[in-house]
Amino acid sequence: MRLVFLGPPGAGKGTQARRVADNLSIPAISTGDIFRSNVSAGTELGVLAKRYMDAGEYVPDSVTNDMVRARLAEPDAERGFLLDGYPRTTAQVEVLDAILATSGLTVEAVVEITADADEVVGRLLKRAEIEGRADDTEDVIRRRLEVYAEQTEPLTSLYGSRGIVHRVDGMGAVDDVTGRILAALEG
Ligand code: B4P
Repeated sequence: MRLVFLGPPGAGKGTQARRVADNLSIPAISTGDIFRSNVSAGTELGVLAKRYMDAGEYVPDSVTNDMVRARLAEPDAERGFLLDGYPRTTAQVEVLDAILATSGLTVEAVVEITADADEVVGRLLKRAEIEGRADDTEDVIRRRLEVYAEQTEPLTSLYGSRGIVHRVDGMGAVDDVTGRILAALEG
């Protein structure tokens, strides 16, 4: 199965991606996690990505696309994958389509996780207390929500026109949301 998870910051993409990918026995590939491990390791990519992430902006497409192309070429992605947080721009959609087309493949399903703005801000501020992520301050969270609305929300109608989007309510308990996603995918 080749899946994409969309949703505003704090909707639960990363949380749900790990659970759903385990359930389907496919790798969960999070561009945010890959950037963060590069930041921790102090790589050239990490130094560049940190500038954008700390401001709540997207890392440039050229960098992100090359990183995903390399990750999807790894053997564990052959049986399928769950992309968490990629694509996030229409240009990234085009690149992902082109990467898959070289093997005659397409994205099979897109899960859009929705949540109220107040709820996501609350969740991310709570995470800030626990993990201390530099992009989980109130100002940066508000900017991330704006960037999502401007650059990523249009992807729901783009994928919607292909008839592959499942819109899932991300409010409530984590287990309940996982159940909703799996039910939507089975349906
Ligand atoms: P991400 O790492 O994808 O960060 P995110 O959007 O905040 O989502 P995340 O998965 O971490 O959080 P979740 O909603 O699961 O991206 C970070 C940055 O990386 C971006 O801003 C950008 O700069 C860069 N980036 C990543 N991908 C890119 C791309 N393709 N192009 C360009 N730049 C890119 O969870 C949030 C919190 O809510 C957690 O603490 C969780 O425990 C909690 N939570 C989840 N579900 C809950 C529930 N049901 N109830 C209560 N709490 C819940």
